[in-house]
Formats: sequence, structure tokens, C-alpha cells
Amino acid sequence: MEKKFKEILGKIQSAKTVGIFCHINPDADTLGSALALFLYLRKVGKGVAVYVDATHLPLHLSGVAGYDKVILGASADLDTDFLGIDLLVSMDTADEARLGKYADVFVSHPNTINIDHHISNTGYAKINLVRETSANTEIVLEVLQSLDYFETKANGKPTLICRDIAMALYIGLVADNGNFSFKSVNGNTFLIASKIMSYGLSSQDIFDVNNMLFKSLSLAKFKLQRALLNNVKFFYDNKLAVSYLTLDDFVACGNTKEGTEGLIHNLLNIDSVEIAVSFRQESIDKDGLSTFKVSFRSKGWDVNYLANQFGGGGHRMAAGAKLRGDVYEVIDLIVDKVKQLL
Ligand SMILES: [Mn+2]
Repeated sequence: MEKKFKEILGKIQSAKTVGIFCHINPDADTLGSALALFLYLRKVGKGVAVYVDATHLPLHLSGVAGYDKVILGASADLDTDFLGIDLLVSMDTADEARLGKYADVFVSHPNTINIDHHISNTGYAKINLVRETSANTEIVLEVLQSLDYFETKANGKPTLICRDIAMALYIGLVADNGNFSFKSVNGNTFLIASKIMSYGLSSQDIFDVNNMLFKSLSLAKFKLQRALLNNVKFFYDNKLAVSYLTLDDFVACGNTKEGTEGLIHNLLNIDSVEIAVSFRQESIDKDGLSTFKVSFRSKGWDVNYLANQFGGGGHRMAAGAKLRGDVYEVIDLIVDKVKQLL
């Protein structure tokens, strides 16, 4: 076993109290990592709590055990005596700023561990366990297996890694590797999934996680999607798809605060489409002119260049800009600029 890994196990084993930290805008990987360790340490009798600087957690993760035990920024204050806690562990957090209001507390504590899978990790803890894996829960699994060896197998006892812990690990795994579809997936990822399943996940569980993370859509978001699809127009032999959502569309969908994130993929997924553009009306000023937030996506064309033409930017295949005018002027502007590319 590598020396650093041994040191980490020793730190966790000797701590009586442990604080675990997620990153801001918590996702399934940071939360799954934190809750897996939380559930395990609770079983071995440690005083443990999970902290995150957020007002709420993603609702679709509410089935993960321990979800309701997480201490949110809104209810925790910095009067908590973090120095009185033996050990602090951050999960899936590339730099201390991502700890939000807990950043200072964390970096000033004498006993900290940073478990992360981002190559950009700044190494802000006293011990940094950073590996490039498809999800952070892969690293957490290894930590738990090692802890478990000393807690149980070495004494001939059955494992303490239960189905709830496996569920937390699995949700983080598939959320970060796009359900085994990203380039970060390799043979080891499948071995890890198999190992996690062996702790009590059933085929039904795998099916349920898939539905929960990748198939479910709120009714409000479905209605936004329907409106976007209803407004779509095609140009250049159906290679360009353009659509939009107006403020009226948002009202008709119950004025949900839910984002439009991901909806543009409905357009880009069409086989003939090379460039997809969607825009949403953000405001109407006193001259009656609207401001639109425009998203560009492509299957390889440089939409960063397109966005630049409108004073925006981003990446080669995903970019954004703001445009003013009415819906038809904006469509004309976009169609005209895309002519330079297609
Ligand atoms: Mn992650």
C-alpha cells in the first residue's frame, strides 16, 4: 500500500470526530463521496457530519441515504468549532474556493485530507489524495475497502459496506462518467462498478438509478422542451436548427425557475443537424427591444467563432452570446453568420 494511503487510513482511524465537505453547487459525485464515507464512519462509531455551502441539494438525489443529514450552508454557521473536530475531509473539490464559506475553516485546520479526481487540484489540504479517475467515488471506494479490511476482515467479521453505501458510490460513479459513456471510462471503471454492485446493489437498483439520473424530467422542464421543439426552424439542408423560448413560453410553463440546460441537445441530436442554436428571451427594455441569451452547439464546427461575432465566446463546440432585437431579427442574424461556416 502506498505510504500516503496508509497515512490517510491512520488519520481516519485515529479521529474520533470527522467533518466531511462537499463542493458548492453540489452534484452526485461530491455528495455520493461524502455520504459514503459518512455512512461508513457512523457505523464504526465516529462523530461525523457532512457540510456543504448550498441552500439546497439536488432533489433527484434525495433517495441517497444520509441526504437529510447533510448540514446546509443556510442552517450551519461558522460558529461551529471546526478546530474542535479531529479531522476534516473534502470531496471532489479541486480548490479551496469551491468549498465556499468553508474555505478558510478548511485551510486553517491542522488535520485535513483532500480526496479528489480533478487533475487541476491545487493540493490545498495537509494530505492530498488526488488521482485521475472517472469519478471521485472510485477513490472513496478504495479508501472504504481499506478501512473495512481493518475493521472487519482482519478480525473475521462481515463487511460493513452495505447497500446504502454502495448506492452512494454508484450514483457518483455513473453521474460523472455519463452512465459509462465518457472518454474517462476504461476497463477499470467496469471492474469498480462490479465491485460496488457486489455490496448489495440489484439489477433493479441499477435500473432505478438510470431512471433517476438520466431519464427523469420535471413536468415544467418537459413543457419548456415542448415549447422549444415547437418553435424550431431548419436551414441549409437541415444542417442548422434554430429555436427559442420567449418570456411568454416561460409563463405558459408555470414560470419555473428550472433552467433550460441540456434542452438544446434535442436539436443537436437530430442526425442531419451540424449546428444547433437556441435562444431565450431574458428581458424587454423600454424601447420594446428584447435581450436574448443565445446558446450555440455543434458536432465539430467552430461555434466559438460564431459566438465571437456577437461579442460572446466559449468553446469550439459549445459557446454563448447575448443578442438584442426581436425573435425574427435574431434568427436572421444567426442564419446569416452561420452561412460563413456551413
Ligand atoms: Mn466529480
